[in-house]
Amino acid sequence: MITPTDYLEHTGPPLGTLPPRTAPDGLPALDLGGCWGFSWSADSTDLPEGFEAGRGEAAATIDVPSHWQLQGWGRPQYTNSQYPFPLDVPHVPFENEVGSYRRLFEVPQAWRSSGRVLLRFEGVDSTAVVWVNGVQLGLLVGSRLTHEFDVTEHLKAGENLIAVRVHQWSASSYIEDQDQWWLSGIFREVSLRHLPTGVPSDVRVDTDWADGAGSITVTADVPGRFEISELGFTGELGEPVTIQGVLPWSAESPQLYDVTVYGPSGAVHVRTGFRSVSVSDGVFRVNGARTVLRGVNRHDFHPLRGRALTRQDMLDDVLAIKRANLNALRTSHYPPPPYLLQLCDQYGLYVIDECDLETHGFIDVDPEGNPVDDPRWTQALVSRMGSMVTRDRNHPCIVMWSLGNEADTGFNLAAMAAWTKSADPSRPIQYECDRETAYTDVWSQMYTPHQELAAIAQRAEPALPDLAQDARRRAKPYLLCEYGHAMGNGPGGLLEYRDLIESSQRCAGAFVWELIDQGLTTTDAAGNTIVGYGGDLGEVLHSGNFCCDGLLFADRSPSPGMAQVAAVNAPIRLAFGTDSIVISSAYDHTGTANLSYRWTLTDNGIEVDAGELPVPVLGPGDQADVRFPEIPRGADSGELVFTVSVQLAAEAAWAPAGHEIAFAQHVVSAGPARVQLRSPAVAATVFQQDGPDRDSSLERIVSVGPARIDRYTGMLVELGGVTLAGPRLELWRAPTDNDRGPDEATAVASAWSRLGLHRLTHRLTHLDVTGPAVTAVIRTAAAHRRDAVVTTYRWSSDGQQALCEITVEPVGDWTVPVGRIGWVLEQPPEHDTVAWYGGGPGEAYSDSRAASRLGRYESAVPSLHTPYARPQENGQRLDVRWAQVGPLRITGDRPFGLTVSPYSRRQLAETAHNAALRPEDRLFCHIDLAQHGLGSASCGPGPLPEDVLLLTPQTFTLAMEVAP
Ligand code: IPT
Repeated sequence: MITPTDYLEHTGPPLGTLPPRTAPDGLPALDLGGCWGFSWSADSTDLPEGFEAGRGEAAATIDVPSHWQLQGWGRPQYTNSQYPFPLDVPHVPFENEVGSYRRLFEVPQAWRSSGRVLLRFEGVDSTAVVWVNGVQLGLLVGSRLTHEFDVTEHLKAGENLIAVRVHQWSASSYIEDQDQWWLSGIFREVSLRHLPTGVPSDVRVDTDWADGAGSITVTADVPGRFEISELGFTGELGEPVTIQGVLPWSAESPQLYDVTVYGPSGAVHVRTGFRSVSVSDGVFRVNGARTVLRGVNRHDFHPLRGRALTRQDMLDDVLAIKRANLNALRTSHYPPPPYLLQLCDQYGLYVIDECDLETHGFIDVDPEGNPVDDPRWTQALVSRMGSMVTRDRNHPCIVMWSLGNEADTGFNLAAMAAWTKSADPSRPIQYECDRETAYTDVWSQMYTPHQELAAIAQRAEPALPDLAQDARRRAKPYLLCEYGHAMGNGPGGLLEYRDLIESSQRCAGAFVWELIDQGLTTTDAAGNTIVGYGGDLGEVLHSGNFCCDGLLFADRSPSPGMAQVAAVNAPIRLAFGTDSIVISSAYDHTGTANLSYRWTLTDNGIEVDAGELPVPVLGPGDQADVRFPEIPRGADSGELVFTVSVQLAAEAAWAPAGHEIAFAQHVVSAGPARVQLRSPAVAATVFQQDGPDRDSSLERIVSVGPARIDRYTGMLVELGGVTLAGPRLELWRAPTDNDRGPDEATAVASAWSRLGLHRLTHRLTHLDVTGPAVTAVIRTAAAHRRDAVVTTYRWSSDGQQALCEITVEPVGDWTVPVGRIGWVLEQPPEHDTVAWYGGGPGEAYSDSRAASRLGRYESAVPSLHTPYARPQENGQRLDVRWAQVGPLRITGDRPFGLTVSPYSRRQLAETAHNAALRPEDRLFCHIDLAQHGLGSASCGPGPLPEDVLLLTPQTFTLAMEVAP
């Protein structure tokens, strides 16, 4: 008998549940989702009396599946690795929310008269005691695992009562310390399953594929045979067979076959795929071919529903991943709902299925008591692995088993691996904290800097002290189970990772961290509806916005990182030569018959010609050298750019025809210089006034054509009748999450604060009016610092345009990288549309520019802003030749970065949530020669050396005019 107090400390496997099985399709099921009676208490000493036996009224109702913290009881808490209760294994405090659930149900008469009836839970967080008709069935442990009870004997005709008492914390919480919101309740499906006598209910399908032949072994819990009607094949259960002429399954071509499995009294179905996974010669292979996992880590997440997902949510995720040219996902950090794996089989994604295990908090505090190295937990941990592997083994999409995440190392992990090898020798085992690869088949790490990866790719990493261990590890493939931390603006450096990974067969691939911002919809004190992160829900302990690190925003709209990932992972690569393009395929398994290649020629961004490029069908890894079409070059041509877009020729399951999978551009000729006076320079004039009505503010002004310059500040106040302020030198950007890093002491953003880059002051050192030019020299520096920048602005005009030749001279010590080298030009807020010729359509920075393509674009100012959960620098368009902001046309003599925003950098830096930003009384137009790279330092390496921005002397010429 389990008493209300002792089971919370249970460190063993679930109690009273059936051994896990591999459930086939086609058996009768009854969904118990919907409205359940619910009673909640804030602590575990306060349990509703007789609730399980149906006594008393349920205080309320709740939707199942859901988390009660998102339905009005208790509150969610976000911690990365910290435990939200004292480290006192295996105990938990009595401040421990309890949700008591119950509902009535009826069972079809036929179910009770033959066979067995199971009660199945797909996910209950964290632990639960279950009763049917007042009979206690047992204890669920393993929040993201499937559990079944045999309830056959406990059912009766008419109404039956199910009761489930769920606790927020339990001993299990110590091994479920994933970086996510702590959310409780019955959050995945609950159902009744009928297992008729004589019909298979536990079916295992093992397949393999080599050289056009598939092998298959089907075993079941009853005798019988199986049939694959599509192949015209029937076989006996338990007997391995080889079938010629089957198509292999891969993520690129997810060929599935329906297996009908006949028992003595009925049949069931399993969707299978023929494929092999292997590690040979230190290389990860699918169907014998070296395969690169282009992956993303995926949590179950929805901003309103938490981890209680709908099927549509899961489909949305799979489609988004496929459309971003990714081919893999890691189910960080627990097995997903079974439906997700069906989608991965069907649409084609390689999956690392990860066990529900993380003890990260121990790594941070001290390893003492870490359950992975404590015999009290062995059975529980091995049973967790058993539960996952047994449930999921029939899915061809799963190419590796993962023992868990961030739990350090210990003998229980080795035991989990040993059990897995015996149960399924067909798949490699991955686990990142097995640093010597003692019990894993691939060496995996997280956030490895490029330079280290370069050595690893060549199997030239520093040796382990133990030579035998070193030799073993060096012979294994290498996997980045996490990289490219997609927190806020970034990640930078993905292209260089890709090149390193592809440079060596040792590299099995890499998984971006992570798919979705885990931000919960809530309101702030001012009543704004915000994307909430740690601390927004009143947590005592939290990890701030570290949960908002996805390629998708919390509402599943794509962040700019998603477009970048798609461009970096494009399966077709185009390299331009002088008159031809080398087109190569990065597919590992399939040809390119489904692709078409469309080219366009643009003149200053305007399409002047287009056509189809004839490219032969390429096999995996093949190349073709294709000549350019003839390019007409008129004497009056501007910048000629040749673009090739590679698209799906016909609809795929995951995207419509015309979906672009790759593009590349080539500047054929640059065209004439863009910045020059069109007619002779006009003279500069200084306002001179006499008499009693003189306006002293006008006396401050010197005019150069349309430009009016303040003689005291050296900056523009007006151009062609438009009020302006600037250009003012800026060296700071609103720190990105990567600039802030995980450690304030070493973050580049802290260095900027120390230097005072966010509070620069300016002094006009002299202003000359000589003939047609006005020259202003401005010294820029921060309080209490000698280091300065001296900038010279030489203004001239042809009457219509104003030209400003700028030189920047750093004075003093500028060895610390700066955020940007550029100027802000403040404009009237009504300048609310921007047109430009340059990179677009989305945001890009020097090391996150793979998706940026030259073209002409137009956007309303608000749409240029990227809504990162915590505001930060964003929205830059790169390589801009000219921009028109409202009526003001700005052209550079070299391409510049353009950021137009209704918010000052200061407001961005000081505001906690995107929804709390307020447009200011002016528009901020930033024209940057460069910005510091983004890198991935919020969790990982900073920008690569070539993207580190040091302040050096610069020259730049800007032309400005109000469009006629
Ligand atoms: C790594 C975790 O595995 C992942 O869950 C997440 O927390 C990620 O970091 C950061 O967002 S662990 C870290 C110590 C590298």
